[in-house]
Amino acid sequence: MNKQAITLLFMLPVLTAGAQNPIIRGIYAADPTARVFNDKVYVYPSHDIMPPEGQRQDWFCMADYHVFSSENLTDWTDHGMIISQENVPWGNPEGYSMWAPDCVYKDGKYFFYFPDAPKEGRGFAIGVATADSPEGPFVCEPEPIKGVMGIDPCVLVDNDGQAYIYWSGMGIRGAKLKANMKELDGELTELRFPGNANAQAPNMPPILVGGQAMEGLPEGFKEGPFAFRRGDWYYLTFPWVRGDTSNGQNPTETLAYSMSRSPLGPWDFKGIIMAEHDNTCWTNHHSIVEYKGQWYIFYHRNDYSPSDDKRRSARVEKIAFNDDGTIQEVFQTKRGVGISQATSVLQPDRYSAASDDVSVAYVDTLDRFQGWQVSLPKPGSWLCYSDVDFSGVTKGNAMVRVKACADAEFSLREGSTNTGTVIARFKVKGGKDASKGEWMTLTAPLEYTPKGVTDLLITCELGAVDIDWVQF
Ligand code: FUB
Repeated sequence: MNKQAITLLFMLPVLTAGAQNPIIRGIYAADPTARVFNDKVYVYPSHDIMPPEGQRQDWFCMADYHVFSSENLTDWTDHGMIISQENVPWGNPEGYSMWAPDCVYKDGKYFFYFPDAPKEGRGFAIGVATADSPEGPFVCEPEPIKGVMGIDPCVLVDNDGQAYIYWSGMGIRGAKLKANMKELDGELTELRFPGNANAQAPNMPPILVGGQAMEGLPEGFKEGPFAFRRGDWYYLTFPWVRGDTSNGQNPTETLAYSMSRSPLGPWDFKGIIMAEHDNTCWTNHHSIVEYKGQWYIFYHRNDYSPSDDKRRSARVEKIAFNDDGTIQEVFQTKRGVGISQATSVLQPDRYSAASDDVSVAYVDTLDRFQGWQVSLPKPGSWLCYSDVDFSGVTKGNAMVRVKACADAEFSLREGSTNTGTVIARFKVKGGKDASKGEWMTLTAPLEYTPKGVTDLLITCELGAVDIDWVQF
């Protein structure tokens, strides 16, 4: 076997990220494609890194892919690197262009589709790597898929076994795949470059393009297609810039969708799934998947990198459909989804509801992967963290990591509004016991232990307090 064609698993660190949104911490994980394999959710993101010297510093920079999995959508295991730019036989080993990927299962094999910069020529090609397990090892095909020039591949395997590939390049295109999943099924046509592109690369061979442009999509920039089937409806969903700088609208990406009765359209545009980010993060990129009877949307945002929107992190929310198949608009939350175990480290900054005065800040602005703290600034401030499972609690106390500059009192309660049965009460004393603005861990006895899954409420009764985490 060609050594170069073997995708090496350089390391297999298994670490869990017990967080809500963002779901993956420790590395940047953008463009999350979620798939259900073997009763688990696997996420195949692209992996943003800080550009090394010599690379454009304000642009995307990706040198490899990792895969993550979870059974509860709360704890994510990193299965390590599955493909690196040095191991793609046709790729530029210093291209740093491993943009949004996809992975699907067919006939006993896992097919991983990924964009990369080719060794020869310009732009992006899309390659395939195969494996016997969703975690790899993946073996790259020696050549990219002929006729696919672009980024953001998505593959839909229909109920009859026919697979379709969609990608972004000169709009959004789609095509049938052959049964081998590695070639387009259909004619390729020669692409003529407008302007002087051929003059810049006079020896470039003619470029062949396959598939067809997807019809019925709205005007405006579109990329990142994600196609799926639900019942008899096909959905083509995509990041879409509806804004127009000239009339003051937000010119960044929404997530939008179209529906059709046929996998390659024509499509009927239906509108927005998720509005633009409320910050300056230009991209969004998503996938939609059903897991244990609930549909979820995975997307990204620059949570750990607020002043650089090319380092992004994956998030997840629940998504719902109307009776006519249309999709209900989804709002971004820090809480995300999944039941949190009371015995794990809970991050109340990912609250599901809070009084208006509650605010969130990084614990350490020099190491943003440490996450956030939440501030309850005055008596009456409160927040609710939904869906905590208390069934595993055996200890008779609760722990919190807090800081306060003066006397403060706060309670952990059961419920979702600013009243609720007290579980534990905490006091930060003034004088020599005060944390004086330094983090400290406090313990308090449980006055009451909730049963099963319920909401956790934190209320401030005296002074002001910053909270990093809570654990029972
Ligand atoms: O991550 C690089 C590119 O940004 C993706 O391929 C696009 O979809 C956008 O998210």
